[in-house]
Amino acid sequence: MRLVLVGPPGAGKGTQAQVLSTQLGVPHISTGDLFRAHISGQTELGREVKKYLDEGKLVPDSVTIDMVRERLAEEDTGNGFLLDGFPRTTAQADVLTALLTSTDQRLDAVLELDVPEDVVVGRLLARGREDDKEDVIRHRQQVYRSETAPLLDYYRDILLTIDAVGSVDEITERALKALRASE
Ligand code: B4P
Repeated sequence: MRLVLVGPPGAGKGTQAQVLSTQLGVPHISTGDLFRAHISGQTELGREVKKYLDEGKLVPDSVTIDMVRERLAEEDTGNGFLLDGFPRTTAQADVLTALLTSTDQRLDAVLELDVPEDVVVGRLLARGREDDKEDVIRHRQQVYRSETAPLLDYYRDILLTIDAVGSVDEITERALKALRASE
């Protein structure tokens, strides 16, 4: 299973990805988590990307794409993967398509978590991570609308949209149902 999770910041991509990756038996690859690990490890890449995360801006594609390319080359992706937070731009999606095509692979599905903006803003304010300040959250939502939402059309042939308002368990159930129905 090669799956991408997409949805606005705070939609619960990271939350669902953790559960779904276990259920599906594929590694969870989160670009946000990879960046935060670099920041806390004080690597050169971490120093380079910190300002983008702090301001709610997308990290430049060149940096993000190299990091994901390396991660996808690791052995544990042989049976598939669950990408959380990548791609976030059509340029990133083009690279992913090329990367998969070059090894005779393709994505099975893109799962969209559909949540209204007022709900996600409330969730993020309640979480209070370093980039969960109201002005940064608003900026991240704006970036989602302009940079990431076009992916919904890009992936229209394999897009599965689920209502992601409800309990974590209810949303996992909806996701698994949608994935089963698409097989
Ligand atoms: P991410 O780490 O991907 O974070 P996110 O989109 O804000 O959150 P997510 O949707 O995963 O929400 P979560 O499950 O955590 O990105 C952070 C930054 O990294 C970006 O702003 C950007 O700078 C950079 N970045 C990442 N990928 C990039 C890329 N490809 N290109 C360039 N830059 C990139 O849930 C949020 C909260 O909601 C949690 O507190 C959770 O407990 C709660 N929650 C989840 N499900 C819930 C539910 N059903 N009900 C109530 N609360 C729920």
